[in-house]
Amino acid sequence: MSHSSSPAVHGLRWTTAGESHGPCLVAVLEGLPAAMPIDWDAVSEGMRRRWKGYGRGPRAKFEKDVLKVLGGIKNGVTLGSPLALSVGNSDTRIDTLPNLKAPRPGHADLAGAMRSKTRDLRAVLERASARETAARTALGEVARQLLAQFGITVKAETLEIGGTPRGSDPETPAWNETIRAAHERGDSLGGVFQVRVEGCPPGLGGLEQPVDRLDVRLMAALASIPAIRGVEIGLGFRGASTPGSKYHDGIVPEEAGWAGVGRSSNRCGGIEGGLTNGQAIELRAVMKPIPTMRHGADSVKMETLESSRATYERSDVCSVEPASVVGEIVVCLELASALRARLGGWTLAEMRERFATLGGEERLSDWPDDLSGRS
Ligand code: EPS
Repeated sequence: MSHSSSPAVHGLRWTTAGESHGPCLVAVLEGLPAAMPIDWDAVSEGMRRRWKGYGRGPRAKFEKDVLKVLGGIKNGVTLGSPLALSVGNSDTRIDTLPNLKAPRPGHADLAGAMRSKTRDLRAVLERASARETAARTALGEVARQLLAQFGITVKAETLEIGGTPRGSDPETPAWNETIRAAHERGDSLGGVFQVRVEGCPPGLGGLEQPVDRLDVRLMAALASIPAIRGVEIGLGFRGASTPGSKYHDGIVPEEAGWAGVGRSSNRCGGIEGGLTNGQAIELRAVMKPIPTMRHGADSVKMETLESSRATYERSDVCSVEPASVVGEIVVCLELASALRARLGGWTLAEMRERFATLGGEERLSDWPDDLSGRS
């Protein structure tokens, strides 16, 4: 996040490095509580889920995503120091793979070449590749385990592929057929997925600076997945044609609700004023079709400026399903960060103690009528 965020609302920090066909990807996550156990089999299983879905390219068949823990762990639990991981690449030919002759519209190829003023498209695409999301997935699965300690779950669902909406059958043979037909034509497809968070306590996020707002952070997180071109929260764009009287979610007394209140609907998608409100968080993202196509789109040869089809190299036909998995991952990282910031504490046990004091069992009516009453 930028320098204009509030230090108190961003509890975790993460970064990744590495190229699609370099030796490995590297991922670092700072700010985890100490003494948190990590189930590495579950992390690996989450990484395997990223390869799911019909329409992935040949790499899905041989990529092993070998995960190594390099730092931050002692006797199976976190130290509270930076967690450092590596994810091996099974294809490490970065120095010998051929350059692309004609840039692919929609990929970073041309814009990157214009930045470096070279014709070395491989120097651009190797890091622009969605391969980077493998590293974030490793970190996000750890963040998911932190959220699970507090009963918070994050689940994505693909809603639409290439204009075909989700059918009643979750196995979606219709989608497989749509993707198969696109593959035969040498085409590619995008789609829409949803991410839903349940069990989040109210008051996570921030509103003290614009970039502290959790809706801003979650939407930016989804937009950071390659090929995502639009994100909405709750009713999203449909809010434009819905009057306020039918949009806003009524506040009602509810014995079992947080602090004695509940909501009559959830059109705002679980976040108001940049803070979670205790309802489920609902986000949707649209993914454009992958820019690499067998017959290529209109382009020019870098060496001669002659018209040409864009270069084709091994790629996916459709990766909406894996993008939905990465959608879970980026939401897990942002939410775990917000939870960590809200609760503080050094160990996981200290976080739990703080969680128990958030006030769900209390009543709004018991609270002081002025902030000074809390001092
Ligand atoms: C990816 C690995 C890559 C691509 C994909 C993401 O593997 P390779 O290029 O070696 O076949 O399948 O990258 C892109 C979609 C892209 O546009 O670069 C992965 O691990 O997800």
